Amino acid sequence: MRKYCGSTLFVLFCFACSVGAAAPEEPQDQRNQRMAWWREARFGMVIHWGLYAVPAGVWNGKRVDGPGEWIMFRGRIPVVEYERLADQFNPPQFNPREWVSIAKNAGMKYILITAKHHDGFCLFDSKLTDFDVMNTPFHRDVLKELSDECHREGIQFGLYYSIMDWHHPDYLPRGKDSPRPWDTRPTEEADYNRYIEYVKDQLRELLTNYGDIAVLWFDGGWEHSAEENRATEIIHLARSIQPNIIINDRLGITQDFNTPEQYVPAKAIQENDWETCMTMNDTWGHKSYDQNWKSAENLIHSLVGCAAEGGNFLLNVGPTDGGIIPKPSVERLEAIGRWLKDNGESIYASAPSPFRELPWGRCTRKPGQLFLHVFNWPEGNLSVPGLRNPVLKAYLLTDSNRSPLALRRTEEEALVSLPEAAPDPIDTVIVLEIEGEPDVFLLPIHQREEGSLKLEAMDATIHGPNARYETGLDKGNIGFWTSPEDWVSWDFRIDKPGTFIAEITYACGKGAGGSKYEITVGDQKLKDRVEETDSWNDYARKSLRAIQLSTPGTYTLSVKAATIPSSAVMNLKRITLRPVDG
Ligand code: H79
Repeated sequence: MRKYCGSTLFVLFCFACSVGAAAPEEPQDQRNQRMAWWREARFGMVIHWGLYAVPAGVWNGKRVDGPGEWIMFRGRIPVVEYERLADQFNPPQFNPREWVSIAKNAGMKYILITAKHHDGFCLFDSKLTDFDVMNTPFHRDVLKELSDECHREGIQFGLYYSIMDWHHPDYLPRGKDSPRPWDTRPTEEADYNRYIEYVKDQLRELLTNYGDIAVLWFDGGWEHSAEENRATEIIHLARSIQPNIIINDRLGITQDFNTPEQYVPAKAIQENDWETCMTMNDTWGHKSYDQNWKSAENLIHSLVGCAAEGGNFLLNVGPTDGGIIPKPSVERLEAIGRWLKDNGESIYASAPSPFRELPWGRCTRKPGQLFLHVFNWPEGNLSVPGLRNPVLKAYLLTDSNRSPLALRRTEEEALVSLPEAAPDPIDTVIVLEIEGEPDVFLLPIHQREEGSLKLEAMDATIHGPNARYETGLDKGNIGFWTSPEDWVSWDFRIDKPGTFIAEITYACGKGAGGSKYEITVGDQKLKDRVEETDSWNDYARKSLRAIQLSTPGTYTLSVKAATIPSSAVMNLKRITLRPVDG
């Protein structure tokens, strides 16, 4: 059994890597057909609703830190006490028509709901437990009503299901030396295999009684190995009942899509489909006092960011114990919906950006079209760097007359002449009609306006057997740097020569410090020793000596390790070259 290791390692286990067996053998075209609606959808809703909506972040008059749906854990609430919340679950304003219409107006194409979260409470009529919605004063099968409404309205319906279950007597671990030492229910009689049977029986109920289930979104599988969770067996069962179902990766084995949580990957996860899940404030389950709302602009940029990297965006709502989606959530969803109504063509069924990075925003595409999402409106011309294709026409997506914007091009860029003010300050979309498949050359990294150079992990050329680029929450670094044959380099261009201070940003876990490394540019060398930071995700910035880059031109900077006394050299995030004045 995997031991609980605190949040840092937890993140590593749960999100950074999905290990184990690959997705089942399936002909590629069948998989493409099965995934087609999901890839086109780009935008969905997840609903976190359960008993935790009743305390809404407050227990015995005190605010409990952490996400609202974790209150049982963070508040160390005994099972018998938490169970009593069921007597208070009676949402007078529950109205699935309202929820579905909110999602639809936001431009969302699918809805998932927590059939069971970590607290073990079932929002559906389960014959296998009394800890379900039928044993509350409400006594209505929420899943039935919501799934019926979704199916009526042409919205794909899916389920969130937590393997971790703080309530079920057979779920382990608990007690001493577990993540829940305060849960002192005896464990002698508990049987994890019997718990997995319960999971399977519940999935049989869920996948049989609610019509088409489009998505199965597992969570909380990280306290056990995929073997202990009998992941292959569970997945086989699900697919045998619902052959078209789309399943995520959180049973610990790679499936149809990966699930970055609370961030948009800077660089596409190319090996698999993926979906970023995100909250609008800092909680999934409703918290009465969490007012830390992201702006509609920020959320639209995340949606576009996902589409531009080829992923979906799953945005959360946490209805109150009355059954209401909080007003700030509705307002944001309305704003996203308005934007999508005008610009949806650039999002739904779009393909990812052919560019590495665009200084002004993002790009999505369709055959013959590039959609330039301008977040930061430049003065005069918009530069589309590195585009080789002939450009036939440019116009604003919202302009029904498609009046052409003036175009110019050089060998290195296409230039679109822009109106003075951004028609949509959040994201104005410009359509570029191009000839042929997008053909883009990546320009060498060059100096920013103030003369500095940022050599980011994501732009590095990685050499050697082990080192690789890692994406993830708090990540975006070169990791697994475990061999002296691993090294990295960047090519860049200097237009404004001079003296530069080199700065390195890295993390290095406890006990792994001490590697000696060398930065080389031309015939100049900087030598240094890696110092530990608090963890492999805790980045520190360190200034090194100055280097001279005295003539304009192209340079290569490389980083090599001379000694690796422990497991790995460092998690390298970036090297900055900062010009020294005068
Ligand atoms: O359902 C939502 C979350 O409840 C669930 N996944 C999303 C979709 C989730 N479970 N765990 N996590 C997300 C990340 C957990 C972080 C943890 Fe913690 C850090 C667990 C313990 C320390 C956050 C802080 C939760 C409790 C304290």
